[in-house]
Amino acid sequence: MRIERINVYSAHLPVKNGVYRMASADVEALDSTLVEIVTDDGLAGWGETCPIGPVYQPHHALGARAAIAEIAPGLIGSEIASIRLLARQMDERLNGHGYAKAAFDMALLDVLGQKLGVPVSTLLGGALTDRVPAYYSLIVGPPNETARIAADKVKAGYQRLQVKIGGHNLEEDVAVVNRVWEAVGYKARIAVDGNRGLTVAAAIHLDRLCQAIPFVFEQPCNTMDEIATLKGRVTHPVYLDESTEDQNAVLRAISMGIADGFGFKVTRLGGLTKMTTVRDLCAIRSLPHSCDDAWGGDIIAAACVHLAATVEPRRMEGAWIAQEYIKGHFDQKHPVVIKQGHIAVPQRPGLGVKPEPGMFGKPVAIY
Ligand code: 0XW
Ligand code: MG
Repeated sequence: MRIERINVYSAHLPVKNGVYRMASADVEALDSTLVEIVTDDGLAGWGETCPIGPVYQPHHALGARAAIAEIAPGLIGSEIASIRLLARQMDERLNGHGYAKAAFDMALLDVLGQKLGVPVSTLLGGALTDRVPAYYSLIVGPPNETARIAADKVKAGYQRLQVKIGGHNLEEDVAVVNRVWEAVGYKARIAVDGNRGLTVAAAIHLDRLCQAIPFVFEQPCNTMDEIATLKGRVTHPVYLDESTEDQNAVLRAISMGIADGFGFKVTRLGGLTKMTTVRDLCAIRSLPHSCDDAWGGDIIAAACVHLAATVEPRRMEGAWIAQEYIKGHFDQKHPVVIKQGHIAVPQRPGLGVKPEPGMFGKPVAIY
């Protein structure tokens, strides 16, 4: 089976009800890039990469498409048998840019799964469950309103909440964490996500002022070096998200002992195949982590869920998918949906989702 053609599409994904607000950026709409790999035996595999704006991490939609333009021509005619060989071919055409390569990795696994008649989770080592927990991300907002939404989401079945804090006003940050804790208590695990917005001093203050609340801190400060200085100075466990820029960053954080867990993004880490390495490193050190992406539609959602199904459930912090914040689905028949805070793992071959024919309009590029 060989790659005959690659179609690239751009999909406009507006945020439902206005704005998704984080310390690092406000976003109102996302520009998702989809790749469709068409094979000489008539199969089509889909991949997606969708940076949440150009500021959240050093990724952006036009960057993804420029990187795809470097890589794609070199893949035409290649045999789809070894994902590792194809990864090497991609590296020979472009250094880095894992978030663009991730879309190809997804599409190749999708096509291979269809060819072999197995779901992508099987190609990633095998599912341990047929249903994974999701978690809900509460955007930066007023404390009482955020606490009300938190209580509703727990009622709806979520067992984990991520509370975004602003990092500019310590009093507000402390208030929002307290209000959410009062509203949900032990009914949900809480992650407090600073999205790189806190100084080390602010992180230490927040830690002290919320001493008795059992939350984990997610990416409180900008760099891994700043976060490293929190070791021994804060009592809340610290998870890294944006700092896990590639596999080496994860290895470094684990070996330095500065991460108690991770918020992993599939595209940032370079794709599902690369994610299996960090998943297994975390298993060695009993580290919990999530399987997320920055944003995206059903293709990315399916990818996150297949991967999440292969993680030891007691260390699985949840799969975050953008469904709660976007309208509609790419695949009407087999959408990836959250029900009672959980997501069913697609059982059909490949990723198990297919965008409706023609829904993205004309390709922005064809190779
Ligand atoms: C909650 N997320 C997975 C969605 C947004 O991209 C931000 C992200 C995070 O944890 O930082
Ligand atoms: Mg985060």
